[in-house]
Amino acid sequence: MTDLVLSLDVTERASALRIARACAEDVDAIKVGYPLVLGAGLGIARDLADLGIPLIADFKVADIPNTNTLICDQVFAAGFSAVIAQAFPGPDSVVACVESAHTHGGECYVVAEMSHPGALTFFSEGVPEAICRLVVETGADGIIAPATRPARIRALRDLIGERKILSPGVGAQGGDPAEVAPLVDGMIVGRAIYGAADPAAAARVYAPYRR
Ligand code: 3DU
Repeated sequence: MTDLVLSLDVTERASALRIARACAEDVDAIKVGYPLVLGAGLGIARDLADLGIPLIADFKVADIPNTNTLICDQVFAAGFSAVIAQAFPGPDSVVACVESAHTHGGECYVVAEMSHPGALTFFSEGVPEAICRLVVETGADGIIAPATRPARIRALRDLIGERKILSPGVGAQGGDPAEVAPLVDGMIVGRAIYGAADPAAAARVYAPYRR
């Protein structure tokens, strides 16, 4: 029903490679963000990409267009196949990320609504809906939507057409994979897998939901 995206939020290279190798058969992509890149260096991306698993850069890129281009060009040169951007800097900033992604044969996802409780302070009152319209206008490949609020995923799905939804919040944040998997294109799971004594076994828990 959905891809399983491992959010590899460990901070040491050795742990990252051990977990990624152990889970390689049981996940469809790996999401890497600041914790791992700041802890292990950007070179970790090439090490992980060499395992043959698509890599998503969760840097929530949010700057002026020129800086976004510089950041995204580095992301794709490092071996990532997708980047996650924030929408709030505006359409030109998102376009910069989309153009860099597509120039490199990659994808750009935009955060439409976050999964934690405090997200509702600013991701409310039509803002996620406006972000979805921006995603369509800018040609971005999809959105990030909260597994902790399946009703919101359904509402946002109606606004983005064929574009994809990647959804964090399953597992440690309480999202239910049985409810979320049919709604999304990728289910993002971090602590429930990398924090388990046996990460591969923990990843296989999600096997019934994978397409
Ligand atoms: O809660 P987990 O340990 O399964 O990790 C979720 C990951 O997804 C983590 O890297 C977090 O930074 C990211 N994320 C969200 O949790 C919620 C969002 O709205 C966007 C990204």
